[in-house]
Amino acid sequence: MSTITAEINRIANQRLHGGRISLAEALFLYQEADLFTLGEIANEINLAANGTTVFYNINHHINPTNICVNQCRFCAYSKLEGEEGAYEQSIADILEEVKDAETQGITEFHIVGGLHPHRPFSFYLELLQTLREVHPQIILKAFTAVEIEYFSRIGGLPVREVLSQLKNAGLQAMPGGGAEIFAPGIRNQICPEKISGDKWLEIISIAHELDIPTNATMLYGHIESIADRLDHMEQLRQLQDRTGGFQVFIPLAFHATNTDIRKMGETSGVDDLKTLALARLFLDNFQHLKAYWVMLGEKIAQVGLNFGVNDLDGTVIKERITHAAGAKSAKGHSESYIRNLIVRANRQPQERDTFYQQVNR
Ligand code: V47
Ligand code: SF4
Repeated sequence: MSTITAEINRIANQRLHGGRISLAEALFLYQEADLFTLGEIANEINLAANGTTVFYNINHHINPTNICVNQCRFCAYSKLEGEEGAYEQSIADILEEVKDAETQGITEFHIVGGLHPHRPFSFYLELLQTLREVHPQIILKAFTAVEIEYFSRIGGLPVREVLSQLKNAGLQAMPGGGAEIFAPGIRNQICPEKISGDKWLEIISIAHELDIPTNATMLYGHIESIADRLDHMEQLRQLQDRTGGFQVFIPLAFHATNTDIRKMGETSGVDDLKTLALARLFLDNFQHLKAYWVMLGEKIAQVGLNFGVNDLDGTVIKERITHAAGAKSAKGHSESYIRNLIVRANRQPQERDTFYQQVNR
Protein backbone atom coordinates (compact mmCIF):
# COMPACT_ATOMS: atom_id res chain seq x y z
CA MET A 1 0.00 0.00 0.00
CA SER A 2 1.37 3.44 -0.92
CA THR A 3 1.87 6.03 1.82
CA ILE A 4 -0.87 8.15 0.23
CA THR A 5 -3.40 5.30 0.38
CA ALA A 6 -2.39 4.55 3.96
CA GLU A 7 -2.94 8.19 4.93
CA ILE A 8 -6.33 8.30 3.17
CA ASN A 9 -7.37 5.15 5.07
CA ARG A 10 -6.14 6.59 8.36
CA ILE A 11 -8.16 9.81 7.94
CA ALA A 12 -11.25 7.88 6.78
CA ASN A 13 -11.08 5.56 9.80
CA GLN A 14 -10.62 8.48 12.15
CA ARG A 15 -13.81 10.09 10.77
CA LEU A 16 -15.77 6.83 10.63
CA HIS A 17 -14.98 6.27 14.31
CA GLY A 18 -16.39 9.62 15.33
CA GLY A 19 -13.20 11.70 15.08
CA ARG A 20 -13.01 15.12 13.50
CA ILE A 21 -10.86 15.81 10.47
CA SER A 22 -8.65 18.88 10.29
CA LEU A 23 -8.45 21.44 7.49
CA ALA A 24 -5.11 19.98 6.36
CA GLU A 25 -6.52 16.44 6.32
CA ALA A 26 -9.57 17.55 4.33
CA LEU A 27 -7.41 19.35 1.79
CA PHE A 28 -5.24 16.27 1.47
CA LEU A 29 -8.32 14.12 0.83
CA TYR A 30 -9.69 16.46 -1.84
CA GLN A 31 -6.33 16.53 -3.60
CA GLU A 32 -5.21 12.92 -3.24
CA ALA A 33 -8.29 10.70 -2.91
CA ASP A 34 -9.96 9.77 -6.18
CA LEU A 35 -13.65 10.37 -6.76
CA PHE A 36 -14.74 6.84 -5.86
CA THR A 37 -12.68 6.67 -2.67
CA LEU A 38 -14.01 9.99 -1.43
CA GLY A 39 -17.54 8.98 -2.39
CA GLU A 40 -17.29 5.64 -0.65
CA ILE A 41 -16.18 7.20 2.64
CA ALA A 42 -18.90 9.89 2.45
CA ASN A 43 -21.50 7.26 1.58
CA GLU A 44 -20.53 5.13 4.56
CA ILE A 45 -20.75 8.10 6.94
CA ASN A 46 -24.14 9.10 5.56
CA LEU A 47 -25.55 5.57 5.74
CA ALA A 48 -24.44 5.35 9.39
CA ALA A 49 -26.08 8.72 10.18
CA ASN A 50 -29.23 8.61 8.06
CA GLY A 51 -29.67 5.10 6.67
CA THR A 52 -31.04 4.79 3.15
CA THR A 53 -33.74 7.44 3.64
CA VAL A 54 -33.55 10.44 1.33
CA PHE A 55 -35.63 13.49 2.16
CA TYR A 56 -37.44 15.88 -0.16
CA ASN A 57 -40.11 18.48 0.43
CA ILE A 58 -42.96 20.08 -1.45
CA ASN A 59 -42.15 23.75 -1.57
CA HIS A 60 -42.79 26.90 -3.53
CA HIS A 61 -40.20 29.63 -4.02
CA ILE A 62 -41.49 33.18 -3.64
CA ASN A 63 -39.14 35.88 -4.95
CA PRO A 64 -40.99 39.16 -4.34
CA THR A 65 -38.61 41.32 -6.40
CA ASN A 66 -35.41 41.08 -8.41
CA ILE A 67 -34.65 44.77 -7.93
CA CYS A 68 -31.54 44.97 -5.76
CA VAL A 69 -29.23 47.71 -4.53
CA ASN A 70 -26.32 45.25 -4.58
CA GLN A 71 -24.68 44.05 -7.75
CA CYS A 72 -23.03 40.77 -6.89
CA ARG A 73 -20.83 39.78 -9.83
CA PHE A 74 -22.13 36.20 -9.86
CA CYS A 75 -25.80 37.16 -9.85
CA ALA A 76 -27.78 37.09 -13.09
CA TYR A 77 -31.07 37.54 -11.29
CA SER A 78 -30.89 41.07 -9.91
CA LYS A 79 -31.82 44.20 -11.87
CA LEU A 80 -31.60 47.90 -11.19
CA GLU A 81 -34.82 49.81 -10.80
CA GLY A 82 -36.23 50.67 -14.23
CA GLU A 83 -33.97 48.18 -16.03
CA GLU A 84 -35.57 45.85 -18.55
CA GLY A 85 -36.72 42.68 -16.81
CA ALA A 86 -37.00 44.30 -13.36
CA TYR A 87 -40.13 43.21 -11.49
CA GLU A 88 -41.78 43.65 -8.13
CA GLN A 89 -44.73 41.70 -6.85
CA SER A 90 -47.30 43.18 -4.52
CA ILE A 91 -48.65 41.07 -1.66
CA ALA A 92 -51.79 40.56 -3.78
CA ASP A 93 -49.62 39.27 -6.68
CA ILE A 94 -47.92 36.82 -4.34
CA LEU A 95 -51.23 35.61 -2.91
CA GLU A 96 -52.45 35.02 -6.46
CA GLU A 97 -49.26 33.08 -7.32
CA VAL A 98 -49.65 30.71 -4.35
CA LYS A 99 -53.43 30.52 -4.19
CA ASP A 100 -53.50 26.76 -4.91
CA ALA A 101 -50.71 25.92 -2.44
CA GLU A 102 -52.80 23.64 -0.20
CA THR A 103 -54.25 21.62 -3.05
CA GLN A 104 -50.70 21.22 -4.42
CA GLY A 105 -49.63 19.79 -1.06
CA ILE A 106 -47.10 22.56 -0.42
CA THR A 107 -45.68 22.57 3.13
CA GLU A 108 -43.12 25.39 2.80
CA PHE A 109 -42.82 28.84 1.27
CA HIS A 110 -39.16 29.65 0.63
CA ILE A 111 -39.03 33.45 0.37
CA VAL A 112 -35.94 35.39 -0.78
CA GLY A 113 -35.47 38.40 -3.00
CA GLY A 114 -33.42 41.43 -3.95
CA LEU A 115 -32.68 44.33 -1.61
CA HIS A 116 -35.34 46.72 -2.86
CA PRO A 117 -34.36 50.41 -2.70
CA HIS A 118 -37.75 51.76 -1.51
CA ARG A 119 -39.81 49.05 0.12
CA PRO A 120 -40.06 49.61 3.88
CA PHE A 121 -39.39 46.89 6.45
CA SER A 122 -43.15 46.92 7.20
CA PHE A 123 -43.79 45.39 3.74
CA TYR A 124 -41.94 42.22 4.75
CA LEU A 125 -43.74 42.00 8.09
CA GLU A 126 -47.06 42.38 6.30
CA LEU A 127 -46.09 39.77 3.71
CA LEU A 128 -45.40 37.20 6.45
CA GLN A 129 -48.51 38.12 8.45
CA THR A 130 -50.71 37.81 5.36
CA LEU A 131 -49.25 34.48 4.29
CA ARG A 132 -49.62 33.23 7.88
CA GLU A 133 -53.31 34.23 7.89
CA VAL A 134 -54.18 32.91 4.43
CA HIS A 135 -52.03 29.74 4.56
CA PRO A 136 -51.73 28.94 8.29
CA GLN A 137 -50.42 25.39 7.76
CA ILE A 138 -47.56 26.33 5.43
CA ILE A 139 -44.15 26.90 7.03
CA LEU A 140 -42.51 30.25 6.30
CA LYS A 141 -38.79 29.89 5.63
CA ALA A 142 -37.78 33.37 4.67
CA PHE A 143 -34.99 35.90 4.17
CA THR A 144 -31.24 35.43 4.11
CA ALA A 145 -28.90 37.07 6.64
CA VAL A 146 -28.13 39.61 3.88
CA GLU A 147 -31.78 40.67 3.75
CA ILE A 148 -32.02 40.75 7.55
CA GLU A 149 -29.06 43.14 7.77
CA TYR A 150 -30.66 45.31 5.05
CA PHE A 151 -33.97 45.40 6.96
CA SER A 152 -32.05 46.47 10.05
CA ARG A 153 -30.58 49.40 8.12
CA ILE A 154 -33.78 50.52 6.37
CA GLY A 155 -35.87 49.98 9.50
CA GLY A 156 -33.36 51.63 11.84
CA LEU A 157 -33.56 48.64 14.18
CA PRO A 158 -30.98 46.28 15.66
CA VAL A 159 -30.73 42.89 13.94
CA ARG A 160 -32.10 41.11 17.01
CA GLU A 161 -35.20 43.32 16.95
CA VAL A 162 -35.70 42.77 13.21
CA LEU A 163 -35.57 39.01 13.71
CA SER A 164 -37.92 39.15 16.72
CA GLN A 165 -40.48 41.19 14.78
CA LEU A 166 -40.26 38.85 11.78
CA LYS A 167 -40.65 35.87 14.10
CA ASN A 168 -43.76 37.43 15.64
CA ALA A 169 -45.09 38.02 12.12
CA GLY A 170 -44.70 34.32 11.25
CA LEU A 171 -41.07 33.64 10.35
CA GLN A 172 -40.25 30.04 11.35
CA ALA A 173 -36.93 29.30 9.67
CA MET A 174 -34.36 30.94 7.42
CA PRO A 175 -32.77 29.73 4.19
CA GLY A 176 -29.00 29.53 3.90
CA GLY A 177 -28.34 32.01 1.10
CA GLY A 178 -25.98 34.96 1.08
CA ALA A 179 -23.11 32.99 2.62
CA GLU A 180 -21.27 32.75 -0.73
CA ILE A 181 -17.62 32.33 0.29
CA PHE A 182 -16.49 33.87 3.56
CA ALA A 183 -12.80 34.45 2.63
CA PRO A 184 -12.58 38.28 2.38
CA GLY A 185 -10.17 38.29 -0.59
CA ILE A 186 -12.64 36.33 -2.73
CA ARG A 187 -15.81 37.85 -1.29
CA ASN A 188 -14.57 41.38 -2.07
CA GLN A 189 -14.14 40.40 -5.70
CA ILE A 190 -17.42 38.55 -6.28
CA CYS A 191 -19.81 40.55 -4.08
CA PRO A 192 -18.08 43.71 -2.79
CA GLU A 193 -21.31 45.40 -1.65
CA LYS A 194 -22.52 42.40 0.34
CA ILE A 195 -22.16 42.06 4.13
CA SER A 196 -18.93 40.37 5.23
CA GLY A 197 -18.71 36.70 6.08
CA ASP A 198 -18.26 37.64 9.75
CA LYS A 199 -21.48 39.66 9.65
CA TRP A 200 -23.35 36.79 7.99
CA LEU A 201 -22.20 34.45 10.77
CA GLU A 202 -23.11 36.98 13.47
CA ILE A 203 -26.66 37.44 12.13
CA ILE A 204 -27.16 33.70 11.83
CA SER A 205 -25.95 33.17 15.40
CA ILE A 206 -28.52 35.73 16.62
CA ALA A 207 -31.23 33.86 14.67
CA HIS A 208 -30.14 30.63 16.36
CA GLU A 209 -30.25 32.32 19.76
CA LEU A 210 -33.85 33.31 19.00
CA ASP A 211 -34.64 29.67 18.12
CA ILE A 212 -34.94 30.35 14.42
CA PRO A 213 -33.24 27.42 12.70
CA THR A 214 -31.37 28.23 9.51
CA ASN A 215 -29.71 26.52 6.60
CA ALA A 216 -26.16 27.14 5.38
CA THR A 217 -24.92 27.41 1.80
CA MET A 218 -21.60 27.85 0.01
CA LEU A 219 -21.31 29.20 -3.52
CA TYR A 220 -18.45 27.34 -5.21
CA GLY A 221 -16.93 26.89 -8.64
CA HIS A 222 -16.02 30.51 -9.41
CA ILE A 223 -12.66 32.03 -8.36
CA GLU A 224 -12.26 30.39 -4.96
CA SER A 225 -9.69 27.72 -4.09
CA ILE A 226 -10.36 24.42 -2.33
CA ALA A 227 -8.71 25.95 0.75
CA ASP A 228 -11.27 28.81 0.60
CA ARG A 229 -14.11 26.25 0.52
CA LEU A 230 -12.67 24.48 3.54
CA ASP A 231 -12.17 27.75 5.40
CA HIS A 232 -15.88 28.45 4.72
CA MET A 233 -16.93 25.05 6.01
CA GLU A 234 -14.65 25.39 9.04
CA GLN A 235 -16.42 28.61 10.08
CA LEU A 236 -19.81 26.92 9.67
CA ARG A 237 -18.61 23.92 11.68
CA GLN A 238 -17.43 26.20 14.51
CA LEU A 239 -20.72 28.08 14.64
CA GLN A 240 -22.67 24.83 14.59
CA ASP A 241 -20.58 23.62 17.57
CA ARG A 242 -21.70 26.73 19.46
CA THR A 243 -25.41 26.91 18.51
CA GLY A 244 -26.54 23.68 16.83
CA GLY A 245 -28.98 25.85 14.84
CA PHE A 246 -28.04 24.78 11.32
CA GLN A 247 -30.33 22.19 9.78
CA VAL A 248 -28.56 21.40 6.54
CA PHE A 249 -25.56 22.32 4.41
CA ILE A 250 -26.14 23.09 0.72
CA PRO A 251 -23.21 23.61 -1.65
CA LEU A 252 -24.43 25.80 -4.55
CA ALA A 253 -22.73 25.20 -7.91
CA PHE A 254 -21.94 28.47 -9.68
CA HIS A 255 -23.77 29.16 -12.96
CA ALA A 256 -21.96 31.64 -15.15
CA THR A 257 -24.40 32.58 -17.94
CA ASN A 258 -25.46 36.26 -17.89
CA THR A 259 -23.10 37.07 -14.99
CA ASP A 260 -20.05 39.34 -14.84
CA ILE A 261 -17.77 36.36 -14.22
CA ARG A 262 -18.81 34.39 -17.29
CA LYS A 263 -15.27 33.41 -18.19
CA MET A 264 -15.13 31.04 -15.22
CA GLY A 265 -17.49 28.59 -16.93
CA GLU A 266 -19.43 25.91 -15.07
CA THR A 267 -18.38 23.44 -12.40
CA SER A 268 -17.44 19.91 -13.48
CA GLY A 269 -19.45 16.89 -12.42
CA VAL A 270 -16.39 15.47 -10.68
CA ASP A 271 -15.89 18.67 -8.68
CA ASP A 272 -19.62 18.75 -7.77
CA LEU A 273 -19.49 15.19 -6.41
CA LYS A 274 -16.15 15.64 -4.62
CA THR A 275 -17.46 18.83 -3.01
CA LEU A 276 -20.56 17.05 -1.72
CA ALA A 277 -18.46 14.17 -0.40
CA LEU A 278 -15.96 16.51 1.25
CA ALA A 279 -18.79 18.39 2.95
CA ARG A 280 -20.13 15.13 4.39
CA LEU A 281 -16.66 14.27 5.67
CA PHE A 282 -15.78 17.67 7.07
CA LEU A 283 -19.11 18.88 8.52
CA ASP A 284 -19.43 16.17 11.15
CA ASN A 285 -21.95 18.24 13.12
CA PHE A 286 -24.42 18.72 10.23
CA GLN A 287 -26.89 15.87 10.01
CA HIS A 288 -28.23 16.76 6.59
CA LEU A 289 -26.51 17.44 3.28
CA LYS A 290 -28.59 18.71 0.38
CA ALA A 291 -27.93 18.26 -3.33
CA TYR A 292 -29.86 21.19 -4.79
CA TRP A 293 -30.91 19.64 -8.10
CA VAL A 294 -31.83 23.03 -9.56
CA MET A 295 -28.14 24.00 -9.62
CA LEU A 296 -26.48 20.59 -9.93
CA GLY A 297 -28.87 19.26 -12.54
CA GLU A 298 -31.13 16.33 -11.77
CA LYS A 299 -28.62 13.64 -12.74
CA ILE A 300 -25.63 14.85 -10.71
CA ALA A 301 -27.94 15.43 -7.74
CA GLN A 302 -29.18 11.86 -8.07
CA VAL A 303 -25.65 10.44 -8.24
CA GLY A 304 -24.86 12.63 -5.21
CA LEU A 305 -27.07 10.26 -3.19
CA ASN A 306 -24.08 7.89 -3.30
CA PHE A 307 -21.69 10.66 -2.22
CA GLY A 308 -23.04 11.53 1.21
CA VAL A 309 -26.25 13.34 0.28
CA ASN A 310 -29.52 12.62 2.12
CA ASP A 311 -31.75 15.47 0.86
CA LEU A 312 -32.80 16.53 -2.63
CA ASP A 313 -34.56 19.77 -1.64
CA GLY A 314 -37.99 19.74 -3.17
CA THR A 315 -40.36 20.37 -5.99
CA VAL A 316 -39.05 24.00 -6.05
CA ILE A 317 -41.94 25.47 -7.99
CA LYS A 318 -41.08 28.81 -9.69
CA GLU A 319 -37.29 28.91 -9.21
CA ARG A 320 -35.96 32.13 -10.77
CA ILE A 321 -32.45 32.82 -9.42
CA THR A 322 -30.47 29.97 -11.01
CA HIS A 323 -32.53 29.97 -14.18
CA ALA A 324 -31.55 33.60 -14.76
CA ALA A 325 -27.95 32.30 -14.79
CA GLY A 326 -28.60 29.62 -17.38
CA ALA A 327 -29.59 26.56 -15.29
CA LYS A 328 -30.75 23.77 -17.59
CA SER A 329 -32.77 21.95 -14.91
CA ALA A 330 -36.55 22.24 -14.94
CA LYS A 331 -38.34 25.18 -13.28
CA GLY A 332 -39.92 22.85 -10.74
CA HIS A 333 -40.72 19.15 -10.68
CA SER A 334 -43.66 17.02 -9.60
CA GLU A 335 -43.39 15.04 -6.39
CA SER A 336 -43.46 11.77 -8.35
CA TYR A 337 -40.50 12.92 -10.46
CA ILE A 338 -38.41 13.65 -7.33
CA ARG A 339 -39.44 10.36 -5.70
CA ASN A 340 -38.51 8.51 -8.85
CA LEU A 341 -35.02 10.08 -8.89
CA ILE A 342 -34.53 8.72 -5.36
CA VAL A 343 -36.01 5.26 -6.00
CA ARG A 344 -33.85 4.82 -9.09
CA ALA A 345 -30.79 5.47 -6.92
CA ASN A 346 -31.92 2.58 -4.69
CA ARG A 347 -32.88 4.81 -1.78
CA GLN A 348 -36.14 5.32 0.11
CA PRO A 349 -37.87 8.64 -0.58
CA GLN A 350 -39.38 10.36 2.45
CA GLU A 351 -41.27 13.62 2.35
CA ARG A 352 -40.17 16.02 5.10
CA ASP A 353 -41.19 19.44 6.32
CA THR A 354 -38.80 22.38 6.75
CA PHE A 355 -37.63 20.99 10.12
CA TYR A 356 -36.85 17.51 8.78
CA GLN A 357 -39.92 16.00 10.39
CA GLN A 358 -41.52 13.22 8.33
CA VAL A 359 -44.69 14.15 6.48
CA ASN A 360 -46.96 11.17 6.02
CA ARG A 361 -50.07 11.84 3.97
O1 V47 B 1 -27.07 33.45 -2.01
C1 V47 B 1 -26.89 33.49 -6.98
C2 V47 B 1 -26.80 31.78 -5.13
C3 V47 B 1 -28.26 31.88 -3.43
C4 V47 B 1 -26.02 32.33 -8.58
O2 V47 B 1 -31.68 27.27 2.28
C5 V47 B 1 -26.13 31.53 -7.48
O3 V47 B 1 -32.91 25.64 1.55
C6 V47 B 1 -25.21 29.77 -8.62
O4 V47 B 1 -29.51 30.27 -0.98
N1 V47 B 1 -25.05 30.50 -9.74
C7 V47 B 1 -29.73 31.92 -3.14
N2 V47 B 1 -25.72 30.24 -7.48
C8 V47 B 1 -30.32 30.51 -3.18
C9 V47 B 1 -30.19 29.82 -1.86
C10 V47 B 1 -30.90 28.54 -1.61
C11 V47 B 1 -31.35 27.77 -2.66
C12 V47 B 1 -32.04 26.59 -2.37
C13 V47 B 1 -32.29 26.20 -1.08
C14 V47 B 1 -31.84 26.99 -0.04
C15 V47 B 1 -32.15 26.62 1.35
C16 V47 B 1 -31.12 28.17 -0.30
O5 V47 B 1 -28.12 31.55 -4.78
C17 V47 B 1 -27.45 33.13 -3.31
C18 V47 B 1 -26.23 32.75 -4.12
O6 V47 B 1 -25.32 32.05 -3.32
N3 V47 B 1 -26.65 32.26 -6.49
N4 V47 B 1 -26.51 33.55 -8.27
C19 V47 B 1 -25.44 31.79 -9.76
N5 V47 B 1 -25.26 32.53 -10.85
FE1 SF4 C 1 -28.80 41.20 -4.84
FE2 SF4 C 1 -28.73 38.75 -3.76
FE3 SF4 C 1 -28.24 39.07 -6.41
FE4 SF4 C 1 -26.45 39.92 -4.60
S1 SF4 C 1 -27.08 37.75 -4.93
S2 SF4 C 1 -27.19 41.09 -6.40
S3 SF4 C 1 -27.76 40.62 -2.91
S4 SF4 C 1 -30.18 39.48 -5.35
